[in-house]
Amino acid sequence: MKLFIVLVAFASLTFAQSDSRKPDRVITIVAERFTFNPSKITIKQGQVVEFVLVSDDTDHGFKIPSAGIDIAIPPQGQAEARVRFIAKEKGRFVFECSRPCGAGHNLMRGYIEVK
Ligand SMILES: [Cu+2]
Repeated sequence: MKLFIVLVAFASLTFAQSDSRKPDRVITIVAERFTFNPSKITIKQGQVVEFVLVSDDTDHGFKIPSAGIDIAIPPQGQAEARVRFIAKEKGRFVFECSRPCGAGHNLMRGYIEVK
């Protein structure tokens, strides 16, 4: 549990340093076997988006491969993870769970549409 808190703190530091602006949007995503809710997110190009990631069950991960983001989402009730995403380009950015969480793990994904 301590390890997770350290990881979360590290992730938020890393991304906070790269852009200290207030986020334009704060979007909460709930992870549970085997979905993200919401799983389809539309944002505008240039927006600073802060994702608040919480689990409704076990360990999950939030990975946006094309943006170099991959952070742990601690189990339900322990902590939330926060990460920033700045959409510099239009397009579709897939995100996926990056911690093996069971039989449907590989189906656990969604996307961010940047318009
Ligand atoms: Cu998973």
